[in-house]
Amino acid sequence: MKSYKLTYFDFDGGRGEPVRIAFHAAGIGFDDHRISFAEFNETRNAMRFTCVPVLYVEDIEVTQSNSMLRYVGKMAGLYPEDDLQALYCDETMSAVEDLMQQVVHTFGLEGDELKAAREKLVDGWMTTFIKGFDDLLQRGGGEYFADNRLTVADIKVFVQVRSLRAGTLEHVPTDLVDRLAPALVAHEERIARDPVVTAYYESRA
Ligand SMILES: N[C@@H](CCC(=O)N[C@@H](CS)C(=O)NCC(=O)O)C(=O)O
Repeated sequence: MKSYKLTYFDFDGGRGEPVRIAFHAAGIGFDDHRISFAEFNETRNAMRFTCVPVLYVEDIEVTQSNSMLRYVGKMAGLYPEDDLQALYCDETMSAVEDLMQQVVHTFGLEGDELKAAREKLVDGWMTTFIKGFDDLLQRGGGEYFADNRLTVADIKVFVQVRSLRAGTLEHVPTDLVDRLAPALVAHEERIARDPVVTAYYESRA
């Protein structure tokens, strides 16, 4: 068995959390290396792309959260074997990344500038992506994004929708997803109840 260490921020969201859930689902122990923002700033220049998450497989540094999620997801049985379903799964995960990139553009802004940027984001990219995720969910049959079962795509979207509905982004209404895509809310609640996900959070309690 290889040794794994996942370096990411110390919160239950973002790009690192789906990988942690997938590791737990796979029954693979890993060093859950949680760092503060201050530690990140001190150490980021030593990271290949100066970003987290970073996964160390033995002592090999690997970046890119979706690649990690596919790798661990395969070991957990949470990645489709069928090529078309794998394509649907990948499309969904890539779309989450694209949305996150749009959100990142508003980080570091303050006051009126932040408010204006977030309002523009809500009416623009966020609306586009939330409706797009709804569309992808319907294509998957309405309950899951691919393979008619839980995959890493569901876990990735679940983490983001939960975070949006929890109000982690200032000036983004907590009922935005509820208003635009009730099916995505039902999906978030379904995935939160999934034994794979509940087992992970019970292990953290
Ligand atoms: N494509 C990369 C993006 C990684 C990334 O942007 N990570 C964020 C944290 S979620 C980061 O390190 N941001 C620091 C910064 O951009 O200054 C991935 O999917 O892992």
